[in-house]
Amino acid sequence: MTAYPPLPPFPAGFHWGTSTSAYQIEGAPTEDGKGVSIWDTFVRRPGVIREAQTGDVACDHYHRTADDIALMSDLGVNAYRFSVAWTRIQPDGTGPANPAGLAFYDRLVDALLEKGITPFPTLFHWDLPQALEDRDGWLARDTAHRFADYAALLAGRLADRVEHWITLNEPFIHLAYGYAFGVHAPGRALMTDAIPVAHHQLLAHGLAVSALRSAGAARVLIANNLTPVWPATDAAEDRAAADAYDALHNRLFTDPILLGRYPDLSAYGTGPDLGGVVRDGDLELIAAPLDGLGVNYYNPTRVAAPGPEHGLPFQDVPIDGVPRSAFDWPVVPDGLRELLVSLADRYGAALPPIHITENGTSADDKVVAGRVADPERIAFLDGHIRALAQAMAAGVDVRGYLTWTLMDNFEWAEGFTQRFGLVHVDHETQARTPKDSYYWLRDRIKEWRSA
Ligand code: IFM
Repeated sequence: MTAYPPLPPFPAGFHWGTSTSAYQIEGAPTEDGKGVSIWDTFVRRPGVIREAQTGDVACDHYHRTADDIALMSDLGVNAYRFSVAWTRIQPDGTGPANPAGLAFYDRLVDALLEKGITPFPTLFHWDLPQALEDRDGWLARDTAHRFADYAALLAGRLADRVEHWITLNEPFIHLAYGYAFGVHAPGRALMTDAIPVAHHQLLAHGLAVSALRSAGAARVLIANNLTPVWPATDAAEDRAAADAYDALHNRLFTDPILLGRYPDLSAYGTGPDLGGVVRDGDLELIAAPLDGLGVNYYNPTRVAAPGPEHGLPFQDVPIDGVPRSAFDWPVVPDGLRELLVSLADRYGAALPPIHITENGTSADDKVVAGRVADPERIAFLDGHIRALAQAMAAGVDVRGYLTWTLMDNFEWAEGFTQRFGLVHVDHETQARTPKDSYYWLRDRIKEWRSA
């Protein structure tokens, strides 16, 4: 196995952890009063998920929680980010809490704390109650208010023990894949007409910050998927395309939160009222002070000016000459350093401390004689953690690194075909086999935590 030179020690109290999400691991879609989410519905549409797979069983985590916490404890992590299935708490997205749903997360939190693992619940990781989608989902302003009610119910039960809360996961990806292109639930292909979804998710975030704080939540974050954007060439048209993509992917969900204003979206035919949905006072709510920014980083994006056939002001172009994951995503560890340093430059004093809330890679992992050799994942983690250390040395305040993901799970439209886990899961038998990367990270965390 490759020997990696030691890294500088990380600060005391730094969070080392793993991230997961409810629909991707839990299974048990109707148990204990759970309602139907948009993913329960979407996966049943013919042709949308690889091999017609569903998350009905996923990793059966709902029934194997203790085993999965034991895996984390043996890994030595001190943080775990999971998401709460809104439909376990409010089966139809409104009304009183379902006691059995609350009890599941209550037990999870207690079991984590008992092992010294800090819980980082995310309130929304894309699994909207179907009943709210039937009322127009995130195109409806009312959904933001329903989200704040749900946040209050959950925090009312857990904020006495849970310090860190994450409102939304990757609102950009939910907007783009779920509402603009229709490849994720709820499967709407509205292209730029989907933009009001951005404002309603952000309003939900702002309302939830206030609801969470009123219920006693100490620290509130949001987890944004962010990417360095590289113009294909130095030509003015390619730089304009890169600016347009940066505005949509990065700034649309970060500027309003940290700066209280939307970026220029005129390249998308949209003014600062985002299609007429921004009302007086909304931006003040959205910009409520935050305790941290969650950063999900996978790869940079290279874009060029669009051809005449493109309906958007940019087109993706490949990043050549770098390794690629099984998903065919370019692997560029230094992109993490670049991203973090550029966030600090862009937002200055407005940037709160950062947690890396996702970072990981998919590989074609197989169990051979009880072992899973995944050198690409080890190289990926090592490279990215080194890039993180460089950004910190350059002055960026980063408080944690939570890798995606604990175990191989349901990768949305790709079904079970993309394996991102530190732990291999046999989706027929549910057998869990820690991969080489799990043992590598365990040893590194041991070094770093005791340094
Ligand atoms: O699996 C997803 C996760 O749900 C959100 N961030 C990216 C991961 C890998 O695609």
